[in-house]
Amino acid sequence: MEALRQELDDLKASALDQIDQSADPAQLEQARVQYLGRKARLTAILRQLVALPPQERPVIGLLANQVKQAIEERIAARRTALESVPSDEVLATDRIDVTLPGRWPTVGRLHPLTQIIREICRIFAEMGFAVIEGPEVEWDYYNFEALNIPEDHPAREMWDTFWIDPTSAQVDKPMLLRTHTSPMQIRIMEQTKPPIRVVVPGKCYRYEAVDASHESQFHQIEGLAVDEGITFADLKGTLYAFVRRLFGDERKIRFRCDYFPFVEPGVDMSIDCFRCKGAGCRLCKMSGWLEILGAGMVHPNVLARVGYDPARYTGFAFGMGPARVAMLKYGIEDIRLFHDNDLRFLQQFP
Ligand code: FA5
Repeated sequence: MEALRQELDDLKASALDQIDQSADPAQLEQARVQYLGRKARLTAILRQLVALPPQERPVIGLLANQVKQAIEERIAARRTALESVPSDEVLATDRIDVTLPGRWPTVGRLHPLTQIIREICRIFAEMGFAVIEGPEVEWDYYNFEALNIPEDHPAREMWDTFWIDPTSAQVDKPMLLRTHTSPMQIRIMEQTKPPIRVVVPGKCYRYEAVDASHESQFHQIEGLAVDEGITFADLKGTLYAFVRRLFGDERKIRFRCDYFPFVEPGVDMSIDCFRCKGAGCRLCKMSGWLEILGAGMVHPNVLARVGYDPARYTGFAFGMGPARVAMLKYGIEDIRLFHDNDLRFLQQFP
């Protein structure tokens, strides 16, 4: 009996040792078969208990079952441990260095033109202007005719036009890609009654050579205010307030006569060059002034065209190129940079 007891102790010790040493599930299974399988020594001892003398049977039986249970528990624990450890193969291919600093995901940002358009519209919105948009494919009527630019008017040459092929578009009136946002003046006045205060951002198209300050597709922001008693002083005051919000309080402004068929009088507006403070530099082409928009008092013919009484209502309108404004604000020398999609350029506008 003493010998059997010793054998069971040795069996237990070597089984637990082998289980602990098994490096993968296959080795563990091998140990299980060896110590608990049909041909295992422990199985034989348990099977032959009946052959033992009656006084030894319960003692050896208890001991043999305790050994069996201890081996089973150790196998289960080892299996759980082995399953939670990735295999060498996984470790080799799926290596993660948790000490490396994390990689920041690239976060997109708004295009600088979108930013400046929103900034300009926000300034006017705070002054009580509504922001609306309109169609880029336009009738000749809105783009020219109703704006006091009849078919034979020389001012049409100011806006080289992309015409829509009437046959393929199946239209019986001349259609075009709008050359400016001014047609929205007519559309808005047709649909509403004064008082009107709106700004209209949007894309425009001109059939012209692309260079450092011209593109064939570009943005404009139109402004329109119509009511009783609106004067040129309102136009100046509004544009002064806008320029100072955008470019700073110390900016000087200059209005000069200009010609647009749909305003009378017409002006262009410049600001003093903030780079050279008016002394003359490359940015302002040595003039000390930077032109940013065209404007004027809405022509009586235009008011009459939409059914407003020009004796009762007056209004002002302006149109600016936001790319030009952004170029001035940030000292950008070539308008084409906006659409080159060079991240080094775009990332400068957070
Ligand atoms: C006009 O288009 C008038 N509709 C503006 C206006 C509105 C006058 C209301 C009076 C009353 P002009 O052609 O100057 O005007 O264009 C206005 C601005 O659009 C320019 O100052 C410029 O900033 C921008 N612009 C014109 N052509 C291009 C172009 N090819 N590429 C980029 N910007 C342009």
